Amino acid sequence: MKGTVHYELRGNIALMTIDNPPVNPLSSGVRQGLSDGLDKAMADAQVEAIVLTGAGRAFIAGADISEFGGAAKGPSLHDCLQAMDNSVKPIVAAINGTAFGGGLEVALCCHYRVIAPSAPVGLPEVKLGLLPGAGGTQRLPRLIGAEKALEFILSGDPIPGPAAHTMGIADAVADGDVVTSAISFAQDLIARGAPIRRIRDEQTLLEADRGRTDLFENARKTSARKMRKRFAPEMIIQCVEAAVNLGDFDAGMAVEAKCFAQCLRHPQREALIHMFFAEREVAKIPDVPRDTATTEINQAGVIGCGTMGGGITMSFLNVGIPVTVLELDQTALDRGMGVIKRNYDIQVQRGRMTAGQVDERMGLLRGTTQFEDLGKADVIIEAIYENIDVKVDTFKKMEAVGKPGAILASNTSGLDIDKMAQATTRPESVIGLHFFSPANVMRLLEVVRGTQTSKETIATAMKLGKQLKKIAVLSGNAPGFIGNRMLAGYTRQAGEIILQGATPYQVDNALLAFGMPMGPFQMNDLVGLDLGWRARKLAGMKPEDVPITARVADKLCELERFGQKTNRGFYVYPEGSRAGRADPEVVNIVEQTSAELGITRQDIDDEEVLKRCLYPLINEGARILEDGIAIRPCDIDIVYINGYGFPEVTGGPMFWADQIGLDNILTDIKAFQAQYGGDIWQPAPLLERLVEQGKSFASLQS
Ligand code: 3H9
Repeated sequence: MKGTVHYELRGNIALMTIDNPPVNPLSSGVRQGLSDGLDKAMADAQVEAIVLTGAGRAFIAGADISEFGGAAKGPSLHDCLQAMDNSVKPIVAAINGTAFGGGLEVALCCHYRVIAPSAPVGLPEVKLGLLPGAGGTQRLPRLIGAEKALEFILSGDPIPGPAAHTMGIADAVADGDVVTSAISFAQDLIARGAPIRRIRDEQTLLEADRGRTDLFENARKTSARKMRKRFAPEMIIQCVEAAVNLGDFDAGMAVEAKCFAQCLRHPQREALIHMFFAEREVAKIPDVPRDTATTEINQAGVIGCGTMGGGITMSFLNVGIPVTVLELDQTALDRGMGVIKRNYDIQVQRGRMTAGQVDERMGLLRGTTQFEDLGKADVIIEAIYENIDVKVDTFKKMEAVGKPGAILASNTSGLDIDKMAQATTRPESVIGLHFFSPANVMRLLEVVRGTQTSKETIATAMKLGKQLKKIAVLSGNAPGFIGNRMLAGYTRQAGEIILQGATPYQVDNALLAFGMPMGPFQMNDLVGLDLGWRARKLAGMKPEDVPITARVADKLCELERFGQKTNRGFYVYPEGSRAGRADPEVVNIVEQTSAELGITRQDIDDEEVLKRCLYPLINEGARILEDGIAIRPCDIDIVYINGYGFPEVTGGPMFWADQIGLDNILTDIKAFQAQYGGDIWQPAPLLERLVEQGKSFASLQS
């Protein structure tokens, strides 16, 4: 059994300490220990009260997530909570650190709560596709009212100890050591002969909320907006509604149990728990041990202050790391730094930052036009345009000024890191740091190892990702790395499908309904159709040599329809709006292009649209795994969810593929190969092998 609970007597107080490193989840051994400890304390006449705390940095991190879906050993959490509720001796929680999910629910089952100022509390179950299933949906509305309870449970976000006290979740904030404070709190209860306070028996706030249907309507509206396509929020609302309307605790608990079971069985739960473990797994690199030496990053240098360079600079400033940003000339520098300042000012207008915080961040920023000024930086990142010759030249300059041991990084989205490394005499310090736009917002950081990148450089880059509050995934060095290599097939298919019969709007709507934040043509309009068109013109490409999938976009550009920037692209955007309208003129252009290419248009249903856009991601993902570019399938899932908006509730393309069944996917890929041909539908050897062996992508991970 995993985990234990230590039991000791402090005079007339039984102190029970949960011990299940590193964060004390409620594993079988902990539940057993809780149950045994409670029995012991009840049987001991000397014990007048119980104090419950956690060892190390957490009180309790919640139920043991790894136990979901399997057979549970030992007493259930509900048995333990019932024993606590029924205790005739007061139980005081000494919340020493993180109390999340089932951990906070244990604390709510204690009769009183004393909290350390640094201890965060939260009910993050919704993020795992679950709901607080150990009485949280019933006790919290009784303690703080339904409105606040709904907000707290539906956001899943933690709050610090003092805020928990203000909200009424904790009875006292510890002054000094939390266990000592909780013991004196218990002694005071004993001395006063204070009654045991069982939250389950409280009715006052429920009665005040009864009949307030607006609370639940508002919660439904907010969660439909903020948690699109999530199953758990509605279940949570129903539970809180039951708490308020039924009044009877046990009847409310029965609703909670039913809703919890529905969440537990839902595929979203499995997918979101996969994401939880995947986020932690990607930090583990088989040939780079956890204790590999790393360099401290106290100063950064960024080359280029355009969209990417500016965003990267802000990422560093946001976590307090000073940045020197370099531009070619003063005009470009002033423009770039001006954009950074404006972006921060917008945050102030929206109430997300104070003017003081902006001054603090801008105070960490220095602009220059001289390479020598990057000499103090621990990491120098180039964010100039995508041209390998210019990048190679820039790396020579970076090496000339970079201090010994400095990391020399490229923000390229797919060019050869080894070519840049070879331009220097220290290829071991060269690495790719591929940020995603907007770099100050997007969580993904693709870290790209070159052939000679040292383990120390890799470990430092992965640690830097965490420092920047990003999720870093390691990729091998091959064109497009993980994300953009996979994306190529997706966009090509979208381009082909519209020539064969669908409209751009049908394609976008099918992908939106799947859960993507925007469709491929909305994305084209956002990025700007003119980028590819201009590049083709500059390269002197003849119209007949333009790939057929780019022909419609090029025709739109000839009409100066560049996308959102000109209020017209695949969509028409009313002045000042980012919500585009479909345009019959575009449909005419698409149909005309099909005719010119001799393609007979026919109906394509949404299911085919989805499969043809999404299955190339999976097929290419399999190749990326086979080539060793991604370490594990879950690394690809993390890249796609955090960098490309793949819906989180699917668990990412590779996890989703396992759920559909690799055999089904291979059958469809072969059917598309027979119908449409092209190397895109050539099944990846790994996919064929896994199907032959009856295995899944997940089998590669264990
Ligand atoms: C729940 O409670 C349901 C109930 O309402 C109903 C029940 C009937 N279980 O994140 P870290 C592991 S649902 C198992 O790197 P940090 C984690 O995988 C639960 N394992 O540390 C990692 O392992 P490894 C609601 C867990 O300091 C190691 O611990 N609770 C659990 O950055 C360290 O984790 C939550 O959703 C767990 N519950 O952050 C809380 N938690 O080293 C989820 C962690 O092998 N947890 N591990 O990779 C967290 O948010 C963060 O882990 C926490 C610590 C803030 C606690």
